[in-house]
Amino acid sequence: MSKLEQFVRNLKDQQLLLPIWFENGALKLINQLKLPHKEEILTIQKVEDLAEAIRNMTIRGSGAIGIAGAWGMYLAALHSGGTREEMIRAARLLKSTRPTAVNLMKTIDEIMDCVNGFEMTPIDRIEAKVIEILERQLQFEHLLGSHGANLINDGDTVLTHCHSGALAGSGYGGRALSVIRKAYEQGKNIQVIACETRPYLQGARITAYELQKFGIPVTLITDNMSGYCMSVGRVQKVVVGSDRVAANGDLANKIGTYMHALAAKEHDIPFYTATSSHTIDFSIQSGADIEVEFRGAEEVTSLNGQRLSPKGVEAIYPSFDITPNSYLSGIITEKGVITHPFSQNLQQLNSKVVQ
Ligand code: RUB
Repeated sequence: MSKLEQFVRNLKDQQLLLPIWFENGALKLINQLKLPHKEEILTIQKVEDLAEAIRNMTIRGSGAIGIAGAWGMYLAALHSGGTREEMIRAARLLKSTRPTAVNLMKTIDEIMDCVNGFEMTPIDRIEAKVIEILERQLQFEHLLGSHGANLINDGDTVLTHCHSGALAGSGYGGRALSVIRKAYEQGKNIQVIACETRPYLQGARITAYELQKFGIPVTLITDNMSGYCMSVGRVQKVVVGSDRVAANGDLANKIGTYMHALAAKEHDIPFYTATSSHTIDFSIQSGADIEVEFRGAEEVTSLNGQRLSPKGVEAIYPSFDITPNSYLSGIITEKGVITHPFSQNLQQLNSKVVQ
């Protein structure tokens, strides 16, 4: 058994919900489109099929697609003979799948950096890099979870949007749900309100599924109920993930996040994003420069293949929105919680080493 396979086996022995792993010479991934009704495991042999799985949301969530990017590069090296040309082609293909989440681009670049200068890819270097990425992501989830849990009080109800959990990350609790899981493990009596997250229903399907598995009380609402819940005092904190954070703290997250931030500000409810320092993109000065992915209009006009609106009606689907930093109470990272002024404090975070 290779070092990498041994590493994956150890991961599977921990209490983790892995979105993707390697087994018997192929990638295995949980089909997130089928959750919660079916826990289907798909086998993927080719980088092209992995790219399609990322594009069509079979695997999703910024942390998980970052990890998938690294695994995809490993698959390319295994099956293409690892020529430089093939690795460049695989990197391009994987990066083209989803534009907003920066982790995907960064992990692929990390793999490319460790094979640059080689005509034939040294597979052991990639294996070591994949292990490093997986270990790091998992460590980040525990660390940011602990920092974030300090902000959650006994008795709080935390509202979250979309799914920023184990299957969107590396298996412990992803970002937002790591904060919630750690607070729960500390013995705090907490509740979660999960927003369903139209049109893909990541909240209704996957956040609710994970929280049930962890035994954490969860109440589901449709996205348009958050203002009401806040106005009647049912929400004490908001914690969401982020697909990309600009150098000034503006963040891109699942469409609807901005709407919850507006309502939270009106009701003086602390609004946090839980993320890792790797999701901060210092090459982007503000949210205005973050590319927002637009997906097919049929994802709005239909649900599970069932048409909702009259034929011929136009629809748009911006898959993410930008929440300006002025709505944020803090950015929870593995290095600590960053507060205003974000531009300055994020720069300092950049040079800080994880303890
Ligand atoms: C998922 C989404 C999640 C983020 C942030 O988008 O927006 O809220 O990934 O969570 P999609 P995290 O379902 O379109 O991939 O920071 O944990 O990834």
